[in-house]
Amino acid sequence: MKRFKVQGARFKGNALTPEELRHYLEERRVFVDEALERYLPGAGDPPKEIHEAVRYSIFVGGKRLRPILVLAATEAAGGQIEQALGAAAAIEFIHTYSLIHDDLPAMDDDDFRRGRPTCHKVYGEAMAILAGDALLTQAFILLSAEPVSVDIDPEARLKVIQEIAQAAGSKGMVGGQVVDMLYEDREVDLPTLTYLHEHKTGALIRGCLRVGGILASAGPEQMEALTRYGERIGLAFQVVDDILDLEGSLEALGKQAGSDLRKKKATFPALLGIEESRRWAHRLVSEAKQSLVIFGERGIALGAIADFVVMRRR
Ligand code: GRG
Repeated sequence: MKRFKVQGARFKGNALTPEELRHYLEERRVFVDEALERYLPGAGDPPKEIHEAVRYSIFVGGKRLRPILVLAATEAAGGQIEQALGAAAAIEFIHTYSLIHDDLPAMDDDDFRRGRPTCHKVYGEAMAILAGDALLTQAFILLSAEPVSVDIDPEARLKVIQEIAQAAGSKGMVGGQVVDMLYEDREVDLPTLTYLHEHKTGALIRGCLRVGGILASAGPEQMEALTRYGERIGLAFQVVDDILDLEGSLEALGKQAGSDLRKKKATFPALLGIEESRRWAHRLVSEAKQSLVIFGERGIALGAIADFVVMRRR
């Protein structure tokens, strides 16, 4: 069987075995973590209180799924992962800011995240708000800064900044969070719940794929395929998240399970039932994988990541 290389990972055949996928995700997580370390202010940089809080939330854990998706999309479209590393790190900064703010008493009021006490539990509410603000700002410092993005053509860089700002803002992730807040303790129908999650969780994941494509100078058909893949796995990710919240544990998830029920949040399993939700997540992932055909062998890692989205336990 023929072997080929996806920058650092060797795969056999036209799909990854579970062992190869584990190895690939771990290798990429380490690669991304090294970049996060380089692109963040040092823990001792003044004022050190904020940089400690930021670094705590970033390095306390996390799968790094979003940066890994950016890198995999770039490779699928024929680019080099080094071109996309700055944008990948910037998106992880934004994702982590959203988790810090989401955990605050004014929002979801959670005590655990990534297996450890939440940022506000350790550093206090004011510092947690500022740590989120600092991470969001650091993302755009990184995206716009030399020399990190030095060999990226200025037009592509601008498009990437636009894409990420749109995905994170009030018509993307923040908008989804607003609807989430508005519907607490209220009945939600399936179209509203789908809208909520396509924005709150899906927009940034879709953005990861599109940013990877832009940085690899993907053509319109490749961009369309990456977008479709991102939309499908973004929604599947949330459906699975809802199921895990029902079935998981604090040890497995790194956050308190059952919090959706306690907070009376509308979820896909509550609306559709757990089995139908599972079937839907699998359907979404299968549609996502169909859109990868255009990339041939280069799309194998994205295919494996789609499987990971439905198989994950945390
Ligand atoms: C506060 C502006 C603002 C937005 C918050 C994303 C979000 C919007 C809130 C998070 C709430 C939540 C737990 C949503 C479920 C899906 C999700 C984003 C889970 C966390 O992502 P993972 O599993 O986390 O990729 P790690 O820790 O692995 O990075």
